[in-house]
This record gives sequence, structure tokens and C-alpha cells, in this order.
Amino acid sequence: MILVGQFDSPFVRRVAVTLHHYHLRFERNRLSAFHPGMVEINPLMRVPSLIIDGDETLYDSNAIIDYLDELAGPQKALIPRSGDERRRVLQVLALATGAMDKAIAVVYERRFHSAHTIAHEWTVRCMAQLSGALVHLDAHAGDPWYFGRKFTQADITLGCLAGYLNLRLTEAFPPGLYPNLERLNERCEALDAFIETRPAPDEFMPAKP
Ligand SMILES: N[C@@H](CCC(=O)N[C@@H](CS)C(=O)NCC(=O)O)C(=O)O
Repeated sequence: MILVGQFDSPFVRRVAVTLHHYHLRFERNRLSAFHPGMVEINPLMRVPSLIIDGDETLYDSNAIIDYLDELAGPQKALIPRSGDERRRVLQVLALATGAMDKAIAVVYERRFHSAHTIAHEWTVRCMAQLSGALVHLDAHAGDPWYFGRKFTQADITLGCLAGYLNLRLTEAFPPGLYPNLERLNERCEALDAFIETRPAPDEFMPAKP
């Protein structure tokens, strides 16, 4: 399997952490989403993609993680297969990945517009949506993991969200504001799967022209 994308993307990283967690072997193609060659891998020109045996390519972290859960089997799958537990994990994932979308929208807005053409109303809205999700997620966080003793995909995805904010949008995740998510993030970053997937210094979006 070949995972396409850079680890500074929280979506790529959540897939990579999941691959490590399941001890699934994979190679990497560190092509940036903004590289012109990306269209040959993913017609939407986004990351992550996972090229699986038989030349099939999967797109979107949710679809990829669903495939990895199937490979891991129902006992080990980090998203429970059915019932209340599944619904609760999926709800956290909806908020956490939505928060990733909003954080990335702000980062892109600042990256692709000069200071005087930035859509301030839009970025204010994105930041409000992001903090709304973080407040809710923080208020419902368990200990030691999000759902208590059971480690789930919610932990991986929240760890990757916090990691992205610490890297690219620090003002959205200041120390002390979300203490439960901060503690969860520290626990996640201490895991081998997170250590193995830390973004390298040369993994970043194209520099501002
Ligand atoms: N829903 C997608 C979101 C993926 C996504 O937003 N990827 C970003 C990188 S963090 C990307 O490829 N951005 C380039 C673009 O959209 O033009 C997923 O879960 O994989």
C-alpha cells in the first residue's frame, strides 16, 4: 500500500497513525496536494489517497480508514462496527474532521490571499465554527482516552486535529483553553504511531508567492 500526502495534513496523518496502530505495512509518496502531478493520483487533487494492491486508489481519509478497519477486523477496529458506541465515535469524528476543514480553510485563506484581499468575515466565521467544535469536544472528553478506557479513532483524529492546530494555527489552540483536549493530545503524541508520523520540516504547503 502507498499512502500519498504529507504528514502536515491532519487527514493524511490520521490515516498514517491508523496504519501504524494496526501494524499495516505501507510505503509513502510525499507528493503535495498542490503538485501538478496530483491529478494523476486523485482527480480531486487532494490528499490523502491510498494506493492499494491491484492498482486501486482510495480517496478521502474516512473511506480509507473504513477500509483499514475492515483489514483489522471487527475486534480491533477503532470505529465500533455497530450500535451506540459506533454512533458516538462517528459523531466525534464528524465534529473533529469538520474542525479540521475549518482550520485548513483559514490557513488557505491566509496563504492564498494578500493581506488586503483576505475575506475577514469568512475567516471569523471559520474560527467561530472551529472554536464551537473545540468547546463541545473538550467538554465531553473522558479520561484517559476520549471514551474512557477504550482507545478509538476519536483519539487518533482529535490528536491529529490538535497537532495540526499546534503546527499551523496556534491561536486556535492556546495553552489552557481546552485542557482535556490538550491532555489527550499529549497522550497521543507520546504514542509510537504519532511519533512515527510527525511532519518533517520540509512538509508544508507551497510558500507564499
Ligand atoms: N474530506 C477529506 C479532506 C481532505 C483535505 O482537505 N485535504 C487537504 C490537505 S489537508 C487537501 O488536499 N487540500 C488541497 C485542496 O483541497 O485543494 C478527507 O477526509 O480526506
